[in-house]
Formats: sequence, C-alpha cells, structure tokens
Amino acid sequence: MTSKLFEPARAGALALHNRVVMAPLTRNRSPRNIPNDMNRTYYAERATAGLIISEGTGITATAQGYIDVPGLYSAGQLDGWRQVTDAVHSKGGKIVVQLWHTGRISHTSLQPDGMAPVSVSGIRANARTFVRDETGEGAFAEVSQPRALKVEEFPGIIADYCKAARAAVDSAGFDGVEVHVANGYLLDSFLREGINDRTDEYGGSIENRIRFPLEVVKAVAEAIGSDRVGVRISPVTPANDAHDKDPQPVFDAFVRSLAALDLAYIHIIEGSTGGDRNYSEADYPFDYKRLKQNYRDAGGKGAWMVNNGYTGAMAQEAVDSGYADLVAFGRPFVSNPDLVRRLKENAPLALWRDDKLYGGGAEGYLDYPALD
Ligand code: 8OZ
Repeated sequence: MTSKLFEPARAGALALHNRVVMAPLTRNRSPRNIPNDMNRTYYAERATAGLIISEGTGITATAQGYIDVPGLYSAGQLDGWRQVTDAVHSKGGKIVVQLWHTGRISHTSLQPDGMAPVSVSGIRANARTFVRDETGEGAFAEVSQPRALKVEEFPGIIADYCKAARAAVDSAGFDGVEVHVANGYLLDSFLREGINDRTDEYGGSIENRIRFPLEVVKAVAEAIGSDRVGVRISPVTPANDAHDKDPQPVFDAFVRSLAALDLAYIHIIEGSTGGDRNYSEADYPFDYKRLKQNYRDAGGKGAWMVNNGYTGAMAQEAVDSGYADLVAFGRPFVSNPDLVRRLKENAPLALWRDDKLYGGGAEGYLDYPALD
C-alpha cells in the first residue's frame, strides 16, 4: 500500500508534489552573506522535495548571528537567491525562505559597528555562536551580552521583516516565507518566560508574551499574502538556552491566535531541536496533539508540518494516520538529495558527516550522490 506521504498536498497557495519537506538547515556556506553557485547546485539537487525551506536567512545585518549565512538585505543577496529559486523552479520544486533574526544569539563582531545584539531582554544566553577569529578561520565563541529592545524600536523590526518578505517574493523569486519563531532566537525569546523578563505589555502574561511574534507574523502576512506564510515553532527545545517551565498554555494560545491569520502552514519541532524527540523541561510531556487541536478548534486551516528525527516509516504513519499533513526532514536531506525517492523505494539512506555540516566548501555539501 502506498502512503499519502508521496501524494500531492496544498499548503496555502503552495501546491506541493508530495508531503516530504526539506527542513531549514544552516550550512554556513555563503561567504559575505551572499548565496552563490554552490548554494544553487545544493538546493537544485534537492528540488524533488515537496517543499524546500531555505536555511535561516538574515532579514537585516543586525539580525545576523553567525558567519557565512545568507541575507535578504542587499541587491547581491537577492540576486544570488534568484539564481537559487530559478534553479529549483526549473526542476519543478517549490522553495520558501526562512526569515531569521537571531536576537541574543549573536556576537558584537558580527554586528554593524560592533554594537550589542538586540533581544527581548538583557539576559545573556549561555550559548555559543560561530564567528571569525583573528586569522580569518571560523571559530566558536560565547554569544555577546545583548541589549533589550525598547518598545519604540518594535515598529522598525516589524518593517524589517516585511521588507525582507516582500523582497524575497518580488525580487528573489521565493514561493513564500517561513517566519522563524523557534530555537531561542529573537521571536521565540519573547515567548519564553526564562528569557522574557519584560514588565511592559510584551512580557509577563501569556497574552503579552505572544504579542510581538504575532504582530510580526500578521504584518508579514499582510505584506505578501497570508497563504504564502508559514511559522516555525519549537515549544520545548532547550536550544540556545531557551527556557520555559510551562510551555503548553503558551503555545496553545500562540497557535490559537495564528489560526485567525489563514497561514500556509505551521511547522513544529517536536522535542529538542536535532535531538531527543521526547525532551521536556516541564514536569509533564508536551501534548502536540492538543496543540494541533487548539489550532484547528480556533479555525486554523494551514497545513500541519511536523519535524525532528522522523524515519520514513514514522513519517508515513504520521501522515496516513492524520496526525500531520507534512513531515520535514533535516539532516537526512544533507546526505540524501533524492530523499523522497529513497523513502518511497525504501532504499538505504546515506549518513551525513557531522564535521561537514557547518562551513567549508563543496566537501560534505555537494558530494552526496543521488541513487544511480
Ligand atoms: C544550527 C546551527 C546554526 C543555526 C536553528 C538556524 O537552530 C538555526 C541553526 C542551527 O534554527
């Protein structure tokens, strides 16, 4: 019996050939933050995914927190991305860009004029980022002390998201965008009681903590059309020193509010990003079915995309049982450009090289062959 995983699906305005999604994957292979020919080849090789979500892409220079990741704020970046999206489209694929503001997960050496990174609060993360050392080599470094954004600065950040979203669709040729509200970066940090210590209308209660991420998603949806916008969340991940003792009501409320926006999809990282699917900091397991029920009960019609450590069998079960509409695969797509075919034919999967995930050249990036 064949699985619905390999059947077409819709995510808002996006008509997908199948329900296997390439998850966003930071690879640090865009020197000077500009997408290049190597990136074009990499994405084009993976165009048989039902949908490609690009690696996290900085909406502005101040949004950046790692070396050699792409951006959406210069003509050269938009032109580089245009080569990528044209190549993916010519192979029949669909690609959205992940709109990224790293917030407190950044370093003064990566910020314009060596400024402090901006965040929801002045609470520094116990986390590392990837910078360039004195010799020009990539190196890990503790993230810098951030500065809490003032409320007066919020409209400017929202405008930055909208400008990047419009440029992504109009100039760079993307089919849509995914707003990154996960993994302890700027928007996720508003949601987390362990990072958000604000005492204004953007901190404290759940209603207040979800306010800014909602304002951003709403504005982006108005800018390019809600049916081209997805949102990625990671309700329990400890990635980048994110903490929340009681995430269920926060994320239930967040997806209920997102339901009204008529988005293309909601993308959930289950458990610890890239790690234990069953991770929970709270003294209860997170209930992802309840999360989805909240979204549907509130009228949410977007595709429900799940992610983290899925095998082909788990993905088929997730889709065939109605638990999910789409399943995103991350690292398996690094080493299996033809992942969809391999899952369909139950062919063996190649293993990725951990030491080649971040940074470097074609090795560990373009040397994973397709079958045949
Ligand atoms: C791995 C390394 C650097 C960044 C995320 C954008 O976790 C990332 C990321 C992952 O969302």
